[in-house]
Amino acid sequence: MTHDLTLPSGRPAAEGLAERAHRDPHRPRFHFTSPGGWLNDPNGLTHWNGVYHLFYQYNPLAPAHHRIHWGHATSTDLVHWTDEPVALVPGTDGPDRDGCWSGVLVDDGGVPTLVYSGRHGDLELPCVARGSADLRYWTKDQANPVITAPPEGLDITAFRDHCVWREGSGEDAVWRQLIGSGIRGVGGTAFLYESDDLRDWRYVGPLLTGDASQKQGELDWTGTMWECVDLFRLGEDEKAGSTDVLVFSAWDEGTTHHPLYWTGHYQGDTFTPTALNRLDYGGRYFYAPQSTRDEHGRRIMFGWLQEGRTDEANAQAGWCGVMSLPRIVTLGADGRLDQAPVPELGLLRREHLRIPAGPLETAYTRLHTVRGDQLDIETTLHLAPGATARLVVRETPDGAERTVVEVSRAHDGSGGTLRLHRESSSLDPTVDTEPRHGELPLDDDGRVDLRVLVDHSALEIFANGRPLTARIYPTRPDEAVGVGIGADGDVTLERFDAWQMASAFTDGPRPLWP
Ligand code: DQQ
Repeated sequence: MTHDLTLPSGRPAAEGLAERAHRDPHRPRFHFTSPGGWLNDPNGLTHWNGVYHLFYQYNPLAPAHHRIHWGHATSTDLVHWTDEPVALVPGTDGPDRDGCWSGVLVDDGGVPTLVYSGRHGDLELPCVARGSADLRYWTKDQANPVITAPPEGLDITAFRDHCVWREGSGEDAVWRQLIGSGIRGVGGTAFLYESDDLRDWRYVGPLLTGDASQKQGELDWTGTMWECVDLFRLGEDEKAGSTDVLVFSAWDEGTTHHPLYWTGHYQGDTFTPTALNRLDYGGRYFYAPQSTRDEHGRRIMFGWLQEGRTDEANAQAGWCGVMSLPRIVTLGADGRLDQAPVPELGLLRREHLRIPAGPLETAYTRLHTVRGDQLDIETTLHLAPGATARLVVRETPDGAERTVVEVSRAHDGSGGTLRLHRESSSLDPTVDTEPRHGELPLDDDGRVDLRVLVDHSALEIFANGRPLTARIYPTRPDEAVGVGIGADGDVTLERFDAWQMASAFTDGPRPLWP
């Protein structure tokens, strides 16, 4: 993370941030971004009286992670967002003098209430703020921080971020919260606390602890600290039983690694895990997610798409950080999470382009009818054992820059792989072009339902419910609009539909301080 507040020209980065952000060809147009400056984690997600509230980690002064505020936006359809007044500003002194870090929103008997991490020096401690009825204005508690120190007697790596819920009924109801942490030499953890009033908290103990010594460097390494822990129950309306999910982002010594989730059973003061899985194959490009159950009973999740270009490029662009498209999380038949963008995104679909079904016989064909840098592509493919299908997006006419989404089936037919090749996504040697991959579940027919959403530098891929999120920065963004498909081996195209996507924001720079 950067603290660079000055452009190479010597011009202060705060000058014209929103204008520069608006002009940047890499800026997504149907993903939520901050008006300018810095954006990271989604916070305080709620669906309150029919309105979705998205708060987020925000620095309106520079595209740098420094003295973080809480930005705020609202929506009635999860697609079009209205910027609201900045919700939390770091204090001139006091427990959040150096930043209002991540947290959540809960309904305290009708009073919207934020629980967040106030940062003072290098220390983060839990703070509380009460909101006005419209959730626009927030008053911090005089008694902050409401927990004055991490649990005693433990050598911890960090202590921040909150998941808060009401548990039990009637007189037995209590507030419970998890705070992300890690025990040095042991592993990441989530500390469980309990309270009657959201202010006076009793420490219960670690809910679950990882093993930092195992698989270090692997894609499912659980890290030395768990950021942004999020506990929720899926299938709670089903008689067949429910599954509890504990999402966290693996962190180690300042490096943000990747989001993971445990499935298992939360009961009493412990979480008994069944399995550990990767939440998104993009790693740090879908980081610090938070979810909420909306008024329709859907589990809606957002994550932070970090940048893959340099701090200097971010400073010049005037903005950085993208919020993922809202996704619905459900439990798959295999006990893992299925993820899909909310259907409301269909509101932005414009020109519909379709290509005929049939065997995919070429190694590669550029499509002449489908092109663009704001696209929603849905295709269903059938892969024979050993076959590979590829979808190319953001390709320049000479093919020098191109991004390849690849799905393949093992020779024995047993399973598959989803791969994103970014090696040729950009000719700029300073941007991250590392490939990404993950396991693709396949049935006996080798059917792949593939959805690819292209929004300038933001790319979200869903293959049989498994997401892979990333960023791409072609050097000739206006020309990198080509789309193509191809296959090796026996692949049948059942359907291919693509839509041009409209922008979700009205044209023009947005105020940094709405
Ligand atoms: N970002 C926040 C922290 C959290 C981290 C600070 C995750 O609260 O741990 O902006 O990206």
